[in-house]
Amino acid sequence: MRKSIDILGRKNKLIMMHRSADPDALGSAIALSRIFGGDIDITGGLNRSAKKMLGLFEMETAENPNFGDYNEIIVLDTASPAQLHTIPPEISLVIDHHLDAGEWEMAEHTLVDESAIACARIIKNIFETEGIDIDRDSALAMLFGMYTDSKGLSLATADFLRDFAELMDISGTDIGTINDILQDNGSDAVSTAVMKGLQRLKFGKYGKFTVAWTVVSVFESAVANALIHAGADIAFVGSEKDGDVRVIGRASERILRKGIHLGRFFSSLGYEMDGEGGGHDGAAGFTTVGDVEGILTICVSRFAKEIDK
Ligand SMILES: [Mn+2]
Repeated sequence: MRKSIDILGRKNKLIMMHRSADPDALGSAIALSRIFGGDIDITGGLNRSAKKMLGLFEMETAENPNFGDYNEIIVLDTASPAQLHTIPPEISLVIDHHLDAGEWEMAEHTLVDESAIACARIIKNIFETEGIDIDRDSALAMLFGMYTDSKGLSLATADFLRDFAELMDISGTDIGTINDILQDNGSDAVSTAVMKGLQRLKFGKYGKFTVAWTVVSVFESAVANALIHAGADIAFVGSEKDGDVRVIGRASERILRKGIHLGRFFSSLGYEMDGEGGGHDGAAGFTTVGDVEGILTICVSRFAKEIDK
């Protein structure tokens, strides 16, 4: 029999969650998809908090997927098949923290830990066991899940809190921010980040294109999107934590038509600057170590050259 990790490592996965998915289901799905790949099936809908959450992460989602198109179907945070929008004929792996009612006979594998309190914590433990580094966004996604399912940490055990604290360290987020996002004043934390980003904004004209860059401590993607909406063709938003620098890039439709590919841009920059980068043509990111202002300056000047070509 295959091990769970063999299934997770396979290509072409569909990730399913219970109907009206909550932050624990979605946070688990986001982290799993970011690290192992896989489309997140949102056909069963998302609850209010999960909808808000999804807006912070740019994830590939699927609606009404054809099960036959996928090699593996993974079900998260779901106590029984009846909670899925449609029951697939075969399931490779179920990861859950509810009482196992023994209804997963169509599943090759079930990884159920009732003591975990949140599904996201089981996901975190898988990464840990496998020695896989957790990135900031995956850590943030799992924090939302762990916070929600522990009822704002009131159900948390000491071990749970240790896991939670570790993810806080990685994501650079505090509990107030997590709570703000999940509550109805959720957009407050994001709009504060956007306003701070605007306050520190720098920009320049390169040929016909406007390049804008700034520094924030959280929600770089939301800030970069706001800059593109405001009319920038390229937005670089940097953040720095303990010497680790992350830059998120976004490109306008207009500049994409010029054949610009931010994922490639960041990946070659990563190669040259001893960092790691990549992503899509219009949305990509880059991590390295150093001084965030200096690294943004390098991004901008390198990009100006790229436009000149
Ligand atoms: Mn859950």
